[in-house]
Amino acid sequence: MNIRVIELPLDFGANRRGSDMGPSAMRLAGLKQVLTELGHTCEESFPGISVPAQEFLEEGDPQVRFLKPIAEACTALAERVEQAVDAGAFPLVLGGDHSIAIGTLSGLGAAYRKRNLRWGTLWIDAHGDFNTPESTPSGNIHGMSLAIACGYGHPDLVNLYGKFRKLDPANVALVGVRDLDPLEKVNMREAGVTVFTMTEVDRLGIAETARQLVAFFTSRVDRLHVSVDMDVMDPMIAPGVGIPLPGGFSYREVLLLAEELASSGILASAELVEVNPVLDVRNQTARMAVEIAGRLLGSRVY
Ligand code: EXY
Ligand code: MN
Ligand code: MN
Ligand code: MN
Repeated sequence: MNIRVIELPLDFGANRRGSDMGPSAMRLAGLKQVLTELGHTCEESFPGISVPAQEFLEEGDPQVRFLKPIAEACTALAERVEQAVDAGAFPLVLGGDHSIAIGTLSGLGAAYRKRNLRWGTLWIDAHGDFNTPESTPSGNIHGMSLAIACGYGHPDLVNLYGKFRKLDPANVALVGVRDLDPLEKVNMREAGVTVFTMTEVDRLGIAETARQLVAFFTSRVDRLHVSVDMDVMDPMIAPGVGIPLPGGFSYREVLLLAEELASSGILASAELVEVNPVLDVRNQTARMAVEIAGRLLGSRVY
């Protein structure tokens, strides 16, 4: 398969700086080698998206911090994602904090809308990322990105790259969730997204959780996007994230889930976000992200 790697080194949608170094940390962890060893061609989307440093930016509305530069960068990302789908490539987006998903999901929404294809997203994350400017406790856009793609939030972001709802919340499932804000929960229930918290994962076990997730998507959509926020992992395995939270996925759980998603036959794009090497001198988190990418793209032990 032709994989088009698209990097967006943006970290001012988050509470902590440093995930702008995520793409280079994942390249350093051997992403290209893993993908080419699987027999894929792997090309870089060129030219890269240039992102100003937060120090030179106006924060703007504290309820939607750095709205303008995030909207600009995500528009550039959306274009590249749509171009990758149009070229028949597999878009693999590297972040950057999770606000970049506004660009990824907008580009996919545009690409699939013109093809009349039904598509869904699996949001693998400790968080819901379903806040709005009214409900957010922080004003950080990385906590709003999934809500925005489903049509809830600041109009400049909801209407980014086209005045239409990019993603149907009925075709959205989250897994690994263990930290939701009170009003965010209300938003998610009203939108009708499907949630597998870590409690459900513990009750069902990861194999049954993965089976139910694959069945959920194969019964609804033609194309699946997987958005992996590395803070879904237990911080013992992946400490280099903006908001490390105990009780996350083990190394084996996430790799089994990735392998099951690969075998669904509908996986058409993926993104890996919130890798923050500042907090991770051994680059463990980036190496974990690269292993996940490998399993999503077909690597198997035997
Ligand atoms: N729910 C909190 C907020 O909205 O500020 C924390 C969000 C963390 C978002 C990270 C990307 O997953
Ligand atoms: Mn997230
Ligand atoms: Mn998260
Ligand atoms: Mn974060």
